[in-house]
Amino acid sequence: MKGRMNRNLLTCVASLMVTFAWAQNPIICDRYTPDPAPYVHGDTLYLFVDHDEDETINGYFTMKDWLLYSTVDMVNWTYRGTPLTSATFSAWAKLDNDCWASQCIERNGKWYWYVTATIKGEAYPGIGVAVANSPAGPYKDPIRKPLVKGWFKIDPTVMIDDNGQAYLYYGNNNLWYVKLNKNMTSFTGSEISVNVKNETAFGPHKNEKGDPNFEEASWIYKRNGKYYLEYAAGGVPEHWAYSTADKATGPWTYQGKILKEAEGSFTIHGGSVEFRGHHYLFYHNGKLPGGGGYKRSTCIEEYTPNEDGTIPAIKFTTKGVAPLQTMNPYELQEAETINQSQGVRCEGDYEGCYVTNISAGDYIKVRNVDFGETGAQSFTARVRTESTGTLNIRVGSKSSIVKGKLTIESTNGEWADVTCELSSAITGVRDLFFTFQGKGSSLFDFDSWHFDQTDGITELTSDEATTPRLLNGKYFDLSGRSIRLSAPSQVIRIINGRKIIIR
Ligand code: FUB
Repeated sequence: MKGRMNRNLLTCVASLMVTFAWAQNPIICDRYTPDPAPYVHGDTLYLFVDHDEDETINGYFTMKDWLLYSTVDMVNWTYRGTPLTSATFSAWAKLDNDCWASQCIERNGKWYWYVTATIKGEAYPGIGVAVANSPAGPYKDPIRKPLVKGWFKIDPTVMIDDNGQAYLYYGNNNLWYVKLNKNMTSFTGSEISVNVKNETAFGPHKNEKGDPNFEEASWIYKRNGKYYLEYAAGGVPEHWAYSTADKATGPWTYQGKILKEAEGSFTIHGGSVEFRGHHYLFYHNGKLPGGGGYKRSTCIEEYTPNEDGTIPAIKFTTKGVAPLQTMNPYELQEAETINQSQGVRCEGDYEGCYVTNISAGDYIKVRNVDFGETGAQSFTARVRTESTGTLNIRVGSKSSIVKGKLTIESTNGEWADVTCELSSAITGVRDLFFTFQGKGSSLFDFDSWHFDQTDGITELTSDEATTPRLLNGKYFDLSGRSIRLSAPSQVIRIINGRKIIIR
């Protein structure tokens, strides 16, 4: 059954569609995704984020897990599961809430995800670390205790310097760091407290009492030999500012504001990365329909650093960033690789993710798909259902004419490939829309799709068509693959993707 919370989000999306339909920021539509921590690895940008629940408890942060997305083009984002929950840190963390800001980094093939969580039986937080062999997990808590703990010890940020020394900074209204050992799960020496009240280092005090400009959400990195520390500043509502240093340990010099206060959110937690020669600043706001200070969502702006390495003031946009490349529709694409969506929800884990909760009226948009000059003639989707539904293929807009209609019948709950022909070829670089029709609140699950430049139909003689074998009520083709006879005297649909017409 479609979740009530998800439906609320859907209703909000629908009511704001006129203003929201063209927007790129926020970038994820089916969940609230605060405290973005981007990480570039090869040709992929991973986005580690927190997760504000759709329903808050006591009108405060309600955060039970951490999510992962990835992209290769900056506009279509693939849900990679929910690799960490408070249960990952069950040895020491309070369960089912307080999964606060985090950052993940790779070292020698292992992924180290540093998180903020509240210590069981205490009111104060600790910073833990989970380790995995791949960014999507599975993750384990190898030390079964927080690395550091105490009041205001939140919002870890991590970097590995060129000489191999790793640093972990953290803190709210205070700032500390430790020098991590090579194993990334312990540190040498004691934690060092940085004086955030030093106005040369972190900017003018936010009030006459002398409270520091530095608030929280530190984000450390190195560019062209200089160390950058970005952070939320100015108290709440927060803006985004930065300081620089010649060493990872400071002393820091305040450089100024980068972003104004986030729209619709009193926090702004973010982080900068360079990806394929472009500089991006990630941050969150409360602008996703239904959003607000406790329901925040990731946004991105591109910027060009000044020649002297300083960061210019960056403006908020709703249009977000431009695509870095086109998508190839003739290769298998994951259904959970999405530019925009309405109503649907991505689920799954490191073993495989998919789109679910699909109802009539929902849609998925995939941006910048290059169909080429010859164009696509047929479409195949991997789906599963015990019900029925229709997937319509459109280009340009979600209300444009239907170019292909995929009729999905029960697959007995098993994944199955279903193919349809297009009414005319789709050519050129287009935005692709999947819209859905059918009765009920969960029509089918959607795993992957691809287009073909042929009609995708194999014609067989009726002799050949008699080759399917019947076993335990199911038909199998000669190579043992399960097939379904939908209208035995005319059409055989082969579950692995080919539609066969009997002559
Ligand atoms: O998301 C919970 C807290 O809000 C984070 O730890 C802070 O940085 C702020 O964004």
